[in-house]
Amino acid sequence: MNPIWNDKIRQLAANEGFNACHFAIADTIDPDDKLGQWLHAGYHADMDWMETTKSIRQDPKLKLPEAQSVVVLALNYYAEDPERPQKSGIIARYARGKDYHKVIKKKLIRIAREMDAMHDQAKSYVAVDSGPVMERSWAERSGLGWIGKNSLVLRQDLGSWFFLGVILTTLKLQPDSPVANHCGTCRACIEACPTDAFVADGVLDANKCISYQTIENRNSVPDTVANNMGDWLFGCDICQEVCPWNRFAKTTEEKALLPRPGLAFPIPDEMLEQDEAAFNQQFAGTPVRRTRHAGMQRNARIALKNQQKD
Ligand code: B12
Ligand code: SF4
Ligand code: SF4
Repeated sequence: MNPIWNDKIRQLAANEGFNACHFAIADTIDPDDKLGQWLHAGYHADMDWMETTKSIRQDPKLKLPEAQSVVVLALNYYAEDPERPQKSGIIARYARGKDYHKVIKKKLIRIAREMDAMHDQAKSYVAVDSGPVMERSWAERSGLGWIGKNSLVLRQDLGSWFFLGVILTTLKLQPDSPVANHCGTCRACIEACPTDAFVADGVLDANKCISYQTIENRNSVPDTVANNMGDWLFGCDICQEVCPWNRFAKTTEEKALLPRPGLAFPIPDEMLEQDEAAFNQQFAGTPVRRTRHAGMQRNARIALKNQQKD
């Protein structure tokens, strides 16, 4: 165990613009098999990749056999809303700028390279979102934040508008302790969800979640969700907008994540006129590309129908 390494890594993280950097021992995570219960209940909908990578998600040593520690990092992505045009749809905040997978992965790789140089034969593995790592559980274990009733990780200084990134490493680092949960008796997120997607505090059924339906689902959206989806064209932020811890959010200092002009509030009518090439061009390099042209057409049709009801 070398506390000097912790200090150096914290400094590297700060130099890359991360807002928080915490450490945990690379034991198995999820001892109660909550992920298994979640999958067994079918709450992952058709995200089969969650099932096929279950064991690796729960045990970092299956990814990096000599892993000793886990470094968990947070990067704020909040930015104020630009002016919202009438009859517009909404793109979730996290997707209005450059794709965070690319932005964060580059930062993680640079930090990991420096970490690998700290000791002979040190090795690392970096992950942001798409890697088989239970990022929120590591954030909780490392004391980076607590898991709220909306199932997201929160911090007193940042609220929940931040991405997580993780580095598994063979370096033995001093672990941090978990922090208290500050949700208290609040249930604002559970009550605000328009599709009742929370089956219990902190447990989400993706089948009912607007975020899953508008981003991951390649088929039609069930009426129970579509009729309650409002104007959301990509993702959903309702269970974060209502969170009292997000009242004091500050704009990110990471320029690449700031909203691109015209990306926050597209007009569903205009989206419907867009051919595939125009869609690819407007959303090039942003997370919105994930839903593809067909997904955006479907989402825009639903948003338009919901607007006509109002
Ligand atoms: C699959 C996935 C989704 C799915 C399913 C979401 C879900 N709640 O599981 C869908 C597509 C719906 C989704 C939506 C969103 N996502 Co997402 N998603 C993921 C992904 C890839 C895996 C999450 C996972 O493992 N789910 C399975 C469940 C079982 O895991 P878990 O909740 O982590 O489970 C542990 C804890 O919750 C805890 N637990 C379980 N029950 C309970 C109950 C209580 C009371 C408590 C305290 C704890 C607790 O125990 C579990 C095991 O240890 C992660 C990235 C990653 N690799 O981890 C991003 C990630 C969680 N997503 C993220 C984001 C930003 C979003 C959205 C906000 C995007 C948007 N605006 O539309 C929404 C938010 C919806 C929501 N309220 O969760 C961020 C969250 C950052 C943060 N601050 O927490 C992540 C970490 C990506 C990243 N690298 O930044 N996502
Ligand atoms: S992202 Fe939207 S639909 Fe999904 S749980 Fe949160 S409020 Fe509900
Ligand atoms: S809205 Fe309330 S219950 Fe939900 S995450 Fe925020 S503090 Fe916790």
